[in-house]
Amino acid sequence: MIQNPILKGFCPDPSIIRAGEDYYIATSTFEWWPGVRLFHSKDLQHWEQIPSPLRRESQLNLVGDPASGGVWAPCLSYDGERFFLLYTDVKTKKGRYYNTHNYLIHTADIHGEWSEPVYLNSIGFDPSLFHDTNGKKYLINMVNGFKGVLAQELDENFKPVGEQRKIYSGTELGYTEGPHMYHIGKWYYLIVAEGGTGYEHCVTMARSESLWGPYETAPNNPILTSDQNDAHALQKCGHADLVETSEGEWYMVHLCSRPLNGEKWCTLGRETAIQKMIWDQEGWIHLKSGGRYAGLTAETPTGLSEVPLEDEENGFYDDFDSKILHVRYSSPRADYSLFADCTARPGYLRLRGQESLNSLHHVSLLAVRQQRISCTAQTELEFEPRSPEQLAGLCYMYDAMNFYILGKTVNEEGGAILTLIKSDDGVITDEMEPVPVPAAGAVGLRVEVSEDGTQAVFSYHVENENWRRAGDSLTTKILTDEHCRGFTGACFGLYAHDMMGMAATADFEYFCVETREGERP
Ligand code: 6LW
Repeated sequence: MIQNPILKGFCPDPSIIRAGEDYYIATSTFEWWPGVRLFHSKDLQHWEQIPSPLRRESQLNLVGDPASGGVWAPCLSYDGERFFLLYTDVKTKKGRYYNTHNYLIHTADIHGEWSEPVYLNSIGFDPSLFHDTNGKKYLINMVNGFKGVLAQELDENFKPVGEQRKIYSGTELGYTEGPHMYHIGKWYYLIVAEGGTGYEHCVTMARSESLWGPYETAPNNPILTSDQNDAHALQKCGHADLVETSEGEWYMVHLCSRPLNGEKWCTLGRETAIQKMIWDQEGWIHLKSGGRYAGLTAETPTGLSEVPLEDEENGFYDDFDSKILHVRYSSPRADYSLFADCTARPGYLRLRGQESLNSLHHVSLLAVRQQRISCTAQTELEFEPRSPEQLAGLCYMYDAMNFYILGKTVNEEGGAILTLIKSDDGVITDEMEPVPVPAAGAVGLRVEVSEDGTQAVFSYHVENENWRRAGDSLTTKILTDEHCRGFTGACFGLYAHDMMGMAATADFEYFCVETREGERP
């Protein structure tokens, strides 16, 4: 059986393709650089992250983008020769007007470099590319304000041409978004997400004999939704995409969430799960397991041998011995190579301090997403600050307004101290009395997330002393989608700021995130 979620922690809006014997999923990254996470699998069960497609500033500039703006809902597709990726860069998402710029990039080698972007339009978010069986390509476009789904042909340079027609208005479930089109047999099938990307989220299917409609909604609609009464089930299920295996079986990947302890709080943000599907005699698709609720497990595909890849779930350890930073790292808005370096001091990561974490511009934070409800992140820091405006340490954070930092700085008298701060919706408070530490030498920094995921305890150690607890147990509620009204998920990160603009550097000897056994699911 395949255990869900298949992509754990901050991996929403999955788009899946098969290219020969290989399967790929793209997920949203929002304000995090590089843009779009890509995963590769041979068996739909084991997934390995591969380099992101948006790694050049000419393709994506997120500086100044709001939290949970930036890259929304990528659409990955393959026409037998080239891979295509459509994505939105969301510049504003508060207030009445959303500014959502849609682009297309392509490549012949999904593991290599991608093209410069082709600008498509700014009509809505979640653009998707449909390759019809006659070789034509169409842009399938939701309209801002949830005003339905448009289709428009693309020319040979992938520019929209010709008539733009509204083909579907959605159902009474509302918030129609995330469209994906398939031409299977005589039918054009359209899948959309509806209900809004929260606890009412679901997957709607409709079909027509013509791309241009009229579309009839599936009689069993929605084809996937969530059971809000079962605290252990996957919640917020929606935003889906279909794939056919090389053996002719069908699977659907979809967004889901795992709230903590039956509460409606998700530190892991929205994640990706997979379900086996079957077609009925009337030509509608259903969950193979029956009903409309997502399974915590899915039947393994017939005929695909298991190919375990690098196992994401056994935690993460980086000794910074490699000169190239691990594919799992992300940084807020700007490329981490602008401030993070593993060559200056071999065996260490050196961060050059810039603006503070609440900035939407140039922040020196190298992060990995939280993938398990319960885990421990740990590092060792060497940093010799000269001013209270300089700080470096370990972060457990959600976005620019919501985070914890255990870090080293100096007090007004110039004495080195450790400080633990909380930012809750931008309000910063001290969470412990400053702890004097030696001006030079290494300090260990750690954060442990409780078994139920609701509490975090920071600790530190200096020289050969034992670990000591820093402050009280802290709530993780401030690092959830619900509290932050966000779309991402909690992350652990190594951080440095120098608000004097002197680019003070901090060295980290290692960074690890250990996960606990036996966590559900
Ligand atoms: C995404 C939309 C959605 O673009 O949430 O769940 C938005 N669905 O389709 C952000 O992830």
